Amino acid sequence: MAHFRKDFLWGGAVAANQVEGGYNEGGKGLSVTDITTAGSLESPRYLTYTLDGKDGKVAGMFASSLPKGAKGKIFDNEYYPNHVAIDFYHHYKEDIKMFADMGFKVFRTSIAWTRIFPTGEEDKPNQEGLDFYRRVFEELKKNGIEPLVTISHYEDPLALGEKYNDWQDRKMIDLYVKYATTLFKEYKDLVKYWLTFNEINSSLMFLKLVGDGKVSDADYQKAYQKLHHQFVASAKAVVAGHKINPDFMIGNMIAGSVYYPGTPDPKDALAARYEEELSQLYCADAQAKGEYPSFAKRLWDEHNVHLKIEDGDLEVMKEGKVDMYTFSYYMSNMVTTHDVGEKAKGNFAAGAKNPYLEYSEWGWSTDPDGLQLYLEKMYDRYGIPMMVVENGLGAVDKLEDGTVHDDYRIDYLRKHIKAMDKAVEHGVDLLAYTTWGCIDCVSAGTGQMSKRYGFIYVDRDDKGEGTLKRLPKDSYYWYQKVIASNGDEL
Ligand code: BGP
Repeated sequence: MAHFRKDFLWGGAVAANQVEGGYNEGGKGLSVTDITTAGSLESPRYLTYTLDGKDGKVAGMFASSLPKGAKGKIFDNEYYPNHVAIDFYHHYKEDIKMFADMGFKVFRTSIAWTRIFPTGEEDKPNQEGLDFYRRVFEELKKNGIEPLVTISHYEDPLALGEKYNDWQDRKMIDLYVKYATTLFKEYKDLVKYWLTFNEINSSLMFLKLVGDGKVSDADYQKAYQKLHHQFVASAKAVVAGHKINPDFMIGNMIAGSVYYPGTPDPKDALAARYEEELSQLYCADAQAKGEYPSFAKRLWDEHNVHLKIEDGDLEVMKEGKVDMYTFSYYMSNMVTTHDVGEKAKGNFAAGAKNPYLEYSEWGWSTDPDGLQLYLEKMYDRYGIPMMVVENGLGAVDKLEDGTVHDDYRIDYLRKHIKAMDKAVEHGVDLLAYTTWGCIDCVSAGTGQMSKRYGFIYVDRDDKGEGTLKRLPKDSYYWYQKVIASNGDEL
C-alpha cells in the first residue's frame, strides 16, 4: 500500500510561455521569451535585439537579460518557438478534457504577466487577459481540477526587462506586487494554490552553467541584488495574498537538487555542502525561514557583493514567509575538488558525472534516491508542507501507429513516485505531485519540441511544422491507473 494522503493532488505542470502561443493575441504585450530563439543541446538559445541601430543577439534562457540600452526585437529570419508553442491559448478546453480523463486533481500553469499588464506599467489590467485565465480556471474547476498558479515563470515583460535591467531596480518590487495583487483579487474564489517565482534560485544556480562558465564579481552582485528584490517582492505578495484570502496557500519554487561529494576527501564534502548552500539553501531560507542564512555573509564576501537592503526589507521577509515548500526535481549533481574525467552537461547538470547513475540524451542524471533525500532533508529543515511541482524525463519520442510507447518515461516516473512514497512513509507532509510538461511543450532550456516530457503527444516539430494534433501516449493510460489507485498501482 502506498502512503500518499487521501486527498493527494496528482497532476501535471506547464508554463504559459511554453504552451500558450498567441504571443500577440488578446492584447498581450511582448515577454522576454518572445524574443528568445530556438536552440539545441549543442547551440544556445539567443535573445535578439537592436542596439544603436544595429541588430544583435546574446545567448540566454530562463529570462536572462539584454545588454544595457538594447531593445528586444523579433527578426524575420529567426524562429521563435514560444510564439505558437502548442497553441494552448486556443486548445485549452480540449487539453483540460484530456487531463480530466487522466484523473488529474491539480494542474499547474503560470500566468503570462504581459497578458495582464502588457508592459508591466499600466494602471489598469488588460481585461481580455484576465478573462482568458478566468475561462481556463473555470474550465479546470468544472472538471474537478484544482489550479496551481505560478505568478512568474521565466517571462517578465520585455518592456520591464529593458527599462529596469533584469530586476536591478527596486521599482520591480512594486510592479510585481501590483500584478500579484491583481491576480489574487481577481481569482480569489477560483485559485487557492500560488507560487511566487519559478525556480527563483536559478539566478545563482545557472550562473556558472550558462555561457563560457566564467562568472565575474559583477555578475554575482547582479544576481544577489536581483534575488533580494525578488525575496522582498515575494514576501510582500504573500502578505497581500493572505489579506485577500486567508485560505491561500502560497509557496516558493526552487530548482531542487542534491549535491554529492565526488570522493571521500573531506574537501569534497565541504565543496558539496557549499554548493548546496549557494544553489539551494540561500534562497530556500530567505523564503521559507524569512531570513538570510548564517552563511550568506560568506557567500557575499567571496565575490565582494554589497547588497542594497532598505529599511523594512528584512522585516517584510520575515512576515511574508511561504506556506509551503515547492520545488522541481530532475537530477542530482556531484561536486569534487579532484580532476575528473567526464563532466555532466545540460542546463541543470553541474560538475562531475556520477558513475552510479544513468544519464538522459540531454545529459541529465536519473536519481530517484536523490528525490527522497531532498524531500526528507528539506522537510526536516523547514517543517512546512511540500509539493513536487516538476519532475519528468525529456526524451525523443517515436510516433508509431498514432501513439508513443514510452516505457522509458513510465520507468522514470515510477521510480520517482516510489521515492516520494518512501519519504511520505518517513513523515514528510507531501501535498502534490505535478509532473513536468504533462503535455508536450517547448523546452525552456533548448527551445526544442523534440525534448518531450508529456503523457500527451503534440504533433509539432523543432521548426514549427505539424498539425498540433494531441495523442495519448502509453504513459497516459499508465498515469491514469496510478491516480485512480492513489499510487498503489505503479
Ligand atoms: C525547469 C523549468 C521548466 C521546464 C523544465 C524542463 O527549469 O521550470 O520551465 O522547462 O525545467 O527543462 P527543459 O525544458 O530545459 O527540458
